[in-house]
Amino acid sequence: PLTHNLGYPRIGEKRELKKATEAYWAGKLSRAELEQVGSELRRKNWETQRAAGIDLIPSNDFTFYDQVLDTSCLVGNVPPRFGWQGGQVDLDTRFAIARGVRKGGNNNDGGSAAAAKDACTCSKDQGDSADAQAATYASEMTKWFDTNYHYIVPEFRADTRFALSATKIFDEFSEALALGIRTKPVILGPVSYLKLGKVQDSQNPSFDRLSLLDSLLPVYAQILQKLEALGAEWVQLDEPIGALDLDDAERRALSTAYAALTTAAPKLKLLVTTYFGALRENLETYLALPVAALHLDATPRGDLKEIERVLAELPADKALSLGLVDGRNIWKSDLAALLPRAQAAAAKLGTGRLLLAPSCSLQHVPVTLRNEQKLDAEFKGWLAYAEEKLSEVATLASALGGQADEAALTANAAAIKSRRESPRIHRPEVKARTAKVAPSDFDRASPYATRRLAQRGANGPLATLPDFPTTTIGSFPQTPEIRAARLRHKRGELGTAEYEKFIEAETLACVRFQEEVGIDMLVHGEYERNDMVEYFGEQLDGFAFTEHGWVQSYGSRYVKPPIIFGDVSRPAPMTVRWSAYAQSLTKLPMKGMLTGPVTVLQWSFVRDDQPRRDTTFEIALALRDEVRDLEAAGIAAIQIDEPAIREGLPLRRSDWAAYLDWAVNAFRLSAAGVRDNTQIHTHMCYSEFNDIIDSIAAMDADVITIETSRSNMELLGAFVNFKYPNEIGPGVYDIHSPRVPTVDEMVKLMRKAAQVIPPENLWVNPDCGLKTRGWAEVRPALANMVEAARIIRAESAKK
Ligand code: THG
Ligand code: ZN
Repeated sequence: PLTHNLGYPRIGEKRELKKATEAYWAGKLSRAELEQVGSELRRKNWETQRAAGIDLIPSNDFTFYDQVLDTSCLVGNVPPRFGWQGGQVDLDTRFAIARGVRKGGNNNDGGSAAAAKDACTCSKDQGDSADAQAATYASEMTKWFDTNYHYIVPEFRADTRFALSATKIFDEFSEALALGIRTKPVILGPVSYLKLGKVQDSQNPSFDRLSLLDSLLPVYAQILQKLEALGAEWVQLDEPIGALDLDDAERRALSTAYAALTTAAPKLKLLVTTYFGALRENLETYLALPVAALHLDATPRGDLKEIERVLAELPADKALSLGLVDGRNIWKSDLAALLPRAQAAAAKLGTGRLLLAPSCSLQHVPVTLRNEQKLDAEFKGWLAYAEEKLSEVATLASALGGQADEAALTANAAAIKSRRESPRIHRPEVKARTAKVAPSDFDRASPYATRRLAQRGANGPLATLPDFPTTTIGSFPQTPEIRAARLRHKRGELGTAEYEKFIEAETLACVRFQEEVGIDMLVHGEYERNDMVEYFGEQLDGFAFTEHGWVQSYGSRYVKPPIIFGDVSRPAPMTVRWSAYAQSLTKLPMKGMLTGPVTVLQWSFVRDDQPRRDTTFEIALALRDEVRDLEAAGIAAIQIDEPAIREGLPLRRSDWAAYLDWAVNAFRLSAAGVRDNTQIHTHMCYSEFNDIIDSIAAMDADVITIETSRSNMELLGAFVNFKYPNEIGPGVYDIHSPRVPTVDEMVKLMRKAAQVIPPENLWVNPDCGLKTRGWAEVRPALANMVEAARIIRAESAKK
């Protein structure tokens, strides 16, 4: 069979792309120098894939920012506010769409220190763009399916017209051909392109963007014809929306589109891909597309039964590409398990009609294991990054072709066996504990009304809290000095005692500031933490960290997710030292700060040898112990952040309930071990909770803080029909903007909130953590917030 690849990571094995792009934004690299870095990365990637034994190597998978944005530029869909006049969309226009344009048109802000400062953990702002000062605001970004990658959302209007407006896809094909590689160009398919965008048209808000297909198809036809003329044999069209709930019109659009495109370029072999899940009710549509080949996700994310059906029903004129090697995680494939499945497919179709590939683009995994020097040999033996995954595909193909690489297969089997049996992974005491979880472990001792009295009643530890108590979400500005100290400590240049003294001093200053400004419930500032997941992972058993395991999150921002490889447990308290220290400095209540089990799971690479639910429950039990230790140390309020609980929603609606059930239970398991008089908080950064509001209420936190300020509290619409039972802090100002909010605007927002939420249940807080902001904004903003709370308190007392 032929081997192919859907896409290779473009970031470079040492994050070359980030460094070059940010240097270009900072004015330190010329356009030509940036282009040169891009060209080098592409050459290296193509040659790596050729060396790995891949027959059809992708091109146009490279991008300086995002492949969906590139598609918009390819078809000339630039939102009107960017003033593009037609012709070629140049690189700076691309960056402007992604990042917005500052007043004066100068976006030179991209050094890495500035990048870290601007980035928000919840990735709600594009860091360098979502700025009140922006003259032209950036296009929105959103998560690419259920991955941790974010794409730039295409904007459509009733008057959107398309025209071929970029040569990138052609240039890169020719560039590879000159290196002796006839690549398979990759484009986002026209129907997915329309479906994944949104209508942004105030005059026609309910415009049907699918109606743009007729004007879009001629441009796609032109692209295919041009590629054909340049010598392309295969073209990959990604239509991953097959994994989503589609309606009949969307399915018809797929049929229409591919009938037209096949007619337009009859000699090209079109390969339509879908991935991240099974096709289910979309299966017949995809099977009937008049194209040369269909690619399916053949990992357990797909549906192995569905693959069998495809093997039986695939029309004789079509080839099948099986995505057997998981393109989304870092685990080595079990080739002995995959080979029989590939053989069964070959027996049914013949090797001439079979292609083998990773399940999806490898942009979701790190580049190469080669540079990982610090992982022990056994552990490293369990892993495969992009480069290694391609070798797995090649090994499967050669075995199928009768030329099995016995050494590779034997080594693979040994690694799989070592992982399956390793005592580092399988810890009987952890399994025994999860098996013993009882239904009552998910429930607080008493219902909310009783807890409220125990917490805020006359004898409660929080009795002194006023109405409309003020608090913050947890983190305070991470200054360059703090980052530098942490880095020096990590490198061994700053001793632990000195480092801790430094962090203590920062914490003390933060506590004094909050007291002086008049906050009612304090936080310690989280100066000891880096990434909110990494900080906990480093202290839990069952987690590993890599040196080079970077994946692109959006644009030039990358994450290095921890690897959850084994049964999770907590060898020692993680945060008690800092929370107890901070509490010792003040008589005011100090809130403990933890990252919730679902968020830890979502932002890590997860083991594939047990259900995600089981792993989440192990994390929840470790957190439960931490919560109880905080309580025992005298911490009366503990916040367990779950910013990622919504991100975990399955792609299909019908799968939501099952997920929400265990996700909510994992949170409850982490929180429910405390006494009635300990107050549990949670925080969520996103705003669309209308459709999961029941589940959020079911988490049964005593207090929830959420984002609402940017929508002017309109989100609270959800609370008109749904009476949220517990306390709630609807964020009164947007921390993603450097603008200092006025007292008046926050008072107005609180009045609005008080119309739909009982005033006695309201808290006053910003909408997210403050770590990405500077003190110059935080000081006056919180002073104004406290003043706003006083005013609203006085108003409410008069009533
Ligand atoms: N932690 C982890 N995963 C996450 C987030 C997180 N996934 C989702 C969301 N948050 C993604 N948001 C961001 C926000 C900022 C950055 C990356 C993803 C970022 N990264 C630095 C960069 O690329 O310069 C990396 C700096 C570093 O760690 O050295 O700015 O919060 N695990
Ligand atoms: Zn947040």
